[in-house]
Amino acid sequence: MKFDKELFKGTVLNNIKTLYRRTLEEATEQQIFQAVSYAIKDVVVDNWMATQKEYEKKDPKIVYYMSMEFLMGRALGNNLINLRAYKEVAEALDELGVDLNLVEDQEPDPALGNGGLGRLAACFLDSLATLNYAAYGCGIRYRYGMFRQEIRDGYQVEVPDNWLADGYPFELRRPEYAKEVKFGGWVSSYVDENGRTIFKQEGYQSVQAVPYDMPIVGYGNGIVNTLRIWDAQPVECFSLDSFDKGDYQKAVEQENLARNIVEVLYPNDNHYAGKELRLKQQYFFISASVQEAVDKYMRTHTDLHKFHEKVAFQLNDTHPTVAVAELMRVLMDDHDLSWDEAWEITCKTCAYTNHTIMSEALEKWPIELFSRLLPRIYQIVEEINRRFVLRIQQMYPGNQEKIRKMAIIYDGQVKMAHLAIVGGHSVNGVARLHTEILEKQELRDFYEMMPEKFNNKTNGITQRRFLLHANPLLADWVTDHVGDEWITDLPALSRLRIYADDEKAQQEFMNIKYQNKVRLAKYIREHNGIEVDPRSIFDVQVKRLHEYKRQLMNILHIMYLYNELKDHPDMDFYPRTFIFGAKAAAGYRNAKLTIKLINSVADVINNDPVVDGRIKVVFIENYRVSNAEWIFAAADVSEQISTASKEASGTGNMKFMLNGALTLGTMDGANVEIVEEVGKKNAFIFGLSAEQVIQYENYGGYNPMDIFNNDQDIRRVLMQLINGTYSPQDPELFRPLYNSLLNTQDTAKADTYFILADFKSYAEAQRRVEAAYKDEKNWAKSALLNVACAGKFSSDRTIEEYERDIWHQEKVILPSKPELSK
Ligand code: OX2
Repeated sequence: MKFDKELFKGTVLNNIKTLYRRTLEEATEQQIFQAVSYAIKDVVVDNWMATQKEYEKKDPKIVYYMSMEFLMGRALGNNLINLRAYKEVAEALDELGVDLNLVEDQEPDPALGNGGLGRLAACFLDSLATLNYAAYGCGIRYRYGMFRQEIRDGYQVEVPDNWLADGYPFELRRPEYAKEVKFGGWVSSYVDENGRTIFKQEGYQSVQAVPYDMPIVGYGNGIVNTLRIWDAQPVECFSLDSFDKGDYQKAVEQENLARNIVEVLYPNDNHYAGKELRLKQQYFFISASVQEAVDKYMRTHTDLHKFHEKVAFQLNDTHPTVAVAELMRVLMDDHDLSWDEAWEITCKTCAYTNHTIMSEALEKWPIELFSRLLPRIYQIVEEINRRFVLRIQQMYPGNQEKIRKMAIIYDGQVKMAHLAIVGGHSVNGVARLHTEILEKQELRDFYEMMPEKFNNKTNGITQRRFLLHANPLLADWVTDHVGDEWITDLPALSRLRIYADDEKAQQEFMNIKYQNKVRLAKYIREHNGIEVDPRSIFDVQVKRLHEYKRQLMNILHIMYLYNELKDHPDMDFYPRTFIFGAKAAAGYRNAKLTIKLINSVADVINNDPVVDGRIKVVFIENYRVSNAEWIFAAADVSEQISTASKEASGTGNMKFMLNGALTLGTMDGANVEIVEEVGKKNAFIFGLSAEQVIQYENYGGYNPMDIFNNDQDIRRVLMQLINGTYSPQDPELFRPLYNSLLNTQDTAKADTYFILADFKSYAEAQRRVEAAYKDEKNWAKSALLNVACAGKFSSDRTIEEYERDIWHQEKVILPSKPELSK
């Protein structure tokens, strides 16, 4: 069906009328956003119903992507892109005197995730729908998502993110699918007339889980899948006139439980805090999702033994791992299957993705907490563990060491990763290097015992959001040169290679980069009050703030460059704009102090007449999906400088590459594969290898004091952390950062992320960056080749690999052409 512009305009005006009793002229920008969104939702819902009807008819296998986090970002622009209606709608609105960009800017960023892990989940949903696979994302409808970051006096301040304040137009409440979730109490058992033991949870508290559905629009294929996020409500269990004190107490408690459980996303990335409420959140959304998956299956099937033929659960890290035990519980307690039957189905249904080897991220729940909160689930985990330990003993008779290292329950703790590995049929890492480290180091014992479960799935990103929507100038240019197949087939970008040496193409390409830099410079002027030169090199590090990601090394290097400029004011120096964006977990002291350091250094350097604008340092406040799109489009240099072996994959690295930035990075995570695709000549690689880092770690670390003593540039920079150069009012302010590098009492704890070890090599790579940028044509060529070679890093490729190796779904093609697309 063709887009009917007049009809669309009429719908928008009518929506403004019926929603707000206003005319377009009287409406606020937020009201216009709502009216436009409802007009689009109208179309989306038609496609949504058609998709679900076709799914009912064809009965395809369904993937449930279980994740505590979905970092969706704004939906309006993305939906228009995937409906292939963006330009038409922009035109229609323009005729009404409305700017689509401003309308998009009214949407809150749904930020129900921390960083890479949550954004990966969002990219996967986009690809699943685009590739015609039936899928649900299952998660939590947090009242407050990732906090909004404000910078006050250089410090991060966390402000609640009330994303639902104005009502979110793209969600749909589905009370008909509500589920009860039980916590606490005890388990009683009895033997029934058939001789079976029946288990009953008693004395529990429960909450009502109510789903909200969000449409996930596939690109140009009419498919609309569902992100199902669960809200909590108190169960109605007592009458207000009850004088029973126990009932009243319980009712109040249940109400509090319901209120608290979905209140807020824990703002920790790559870090396990062990909070009771977090475990409640995990079981809450998993129990509801698993119950609904089984109910849905049973609505159209009779034989649960074939459940895994129609259902796959993908566990996004260990956070949803109680799904293993919950599925066992539902199959046995609610559907009378035996242990062995339930176990076979469970193992064939579940699969686990590991996203990190950082030990502080490993989830290990104290038995006391776990069994008190989830008594029946704990019983089941105990039995899974008992049987697994028997298997270990059979395979390695007399080897206590193996049991100590591999048991699911050990030392008073429930180890979620072990449960996920044992209770599923697949374990995957998220980049080749990461999977190798899992197999050879972190999960070595499991790999030895069950090598057939292990596989790699290198991460990817959706080009629909991160090129087509984020960078319309480049997207159009690419389409003009090689056609638009890349939108659903990213490797088609390789056709751009023939333009790499074409001077006209190079110039056009760099001109687009320049315009995107102007767009970002304007944003920086408006938000930071800093004037940056779009002709300078835009050198960008945007990602969560974490010590292993080494933002500290970046800013220390800037301090070093500043020293050089002060010593040699007339030196040859190509102007550079260093751009940072990062949120720190609210309780992560060194991370927050690093933000303060970046801002303090920025203050000094940006205002020093000797520097004369040759270095600018900018910290972009509240880094999130919406401003990320502008930042990637404008970057020349992509800083991917984690300590080798620590960044499982990284996905920002791919977004930069796709937008023509050159990677400055270590051989870590997916950087390895990026360099493999684009060639070492078109990237700047430095630092210790993963193998070297692991060697050092296994043999007691290294001594950063040696470097401190022998290198005066480094010594000078480090002394500036504690002599008040950047904090004259409080010279001790940055002492904890200094200590993290040189903690003299305990050398094993000093510089655990090898910043000093890699510093010189990093500085040298930075010199290569400068030299390369001066050679304009060669830089243009390299940048263009980065785009041309980004084909591998589409989440479409990743999803097809999950399909081939793990999920084995069939595609569903809709019979009729979708609405609003050509
Ligand atoms: C992140 C990893 O740190 C990052 O390297 C990876 O690209 C991303 O997940 C997606 O796979 N929490 N966040 C991550 O791991 C954990 C745990």
